[in-house]
Amino acid sequence: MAPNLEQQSSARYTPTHYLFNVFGKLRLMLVAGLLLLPQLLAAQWNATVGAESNDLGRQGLAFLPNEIWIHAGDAIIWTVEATEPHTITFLTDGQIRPPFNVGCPGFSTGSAVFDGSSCVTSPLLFKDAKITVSFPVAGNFKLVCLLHSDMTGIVHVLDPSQTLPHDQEFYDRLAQTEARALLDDRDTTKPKHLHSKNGVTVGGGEVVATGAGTDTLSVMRFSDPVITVHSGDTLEWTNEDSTTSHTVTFGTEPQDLVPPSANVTVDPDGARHAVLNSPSDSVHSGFLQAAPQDRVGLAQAQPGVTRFRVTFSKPGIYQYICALHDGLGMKGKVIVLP
Ligand SMILES: [Cu+2]
Repeated sequence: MAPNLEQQSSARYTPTHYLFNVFGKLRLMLVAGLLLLPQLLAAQWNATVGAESNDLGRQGLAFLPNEIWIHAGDAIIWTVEATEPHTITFLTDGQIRPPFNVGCPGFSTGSAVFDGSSCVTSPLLFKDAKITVSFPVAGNFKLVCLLHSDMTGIVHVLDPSQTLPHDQEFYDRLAQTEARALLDDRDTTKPKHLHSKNGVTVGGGEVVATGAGTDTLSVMRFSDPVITVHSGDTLEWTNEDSTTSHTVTFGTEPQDLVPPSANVTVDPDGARHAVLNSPSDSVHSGFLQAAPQDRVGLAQAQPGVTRFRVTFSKPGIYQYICALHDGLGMKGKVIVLP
């Protein structure tokens, strides 16, 4: 009698078959493991963006740390730790720097991959927002913020066969040390130039160089938030920050903050000037902004407009703000006595 099918198969299923089967499964697992190995070995690093004082008045415009060494395949999670927004941006070599609101063009949110062949940028990221960028290819990549021109860093992506110089704990300590050094810098507390009696400094800034690029401290405050003058006096505001723009804005904020309002004239030395006749009048300085840094190969920029003058013809209490940073507490008051 012919053996039934069950007997046939059990007759074939010898211990040798069993071992083959086990090894086959092991081999499959090994192949799968090898395929997954890069993902298993890929590290996730943490870095922070921006730092601020408790009163929000001192803003560290910086990648903290601003230099980091990782392996190809690793990812870095950047978390914004300041109220002032920032972008995390990798442009390609030779790419013209785009405006922050255009992106490079467009934006990545949540996660992105940068291998140097096409740009990656986040939109403006506000406090506690994150972006994860993975780096599949070795290379040295410059990191910038599209909103703040002197805020740069470098990510060194090494082949996985190379040894990394630092661990996450080192970068955490470095980030804290760099943030404290920026925020504790007191050089910006005093105006850097001697201004006339009726002068107010509109924020101050310092650019700090590191091996990987530059960090900036910007003080988002008017040096004399309350100042007293007499009617007929002219008060002069000066932006002493090379990176950050500010405005001096009385009354209603215009939609477009870049140009001055129509009631602003230009003095012979290029400073903007307005006359206010009543605390209910509106006037807007437009962006007070230093000229950008010069660099070989770039067109010469015009001198920046860093000064705004207001002549107060009538007594009263005149409130004003920096329309860009009033949310950080950048506000002032002019008391005009008869
Ligand atoms: Cu401001």
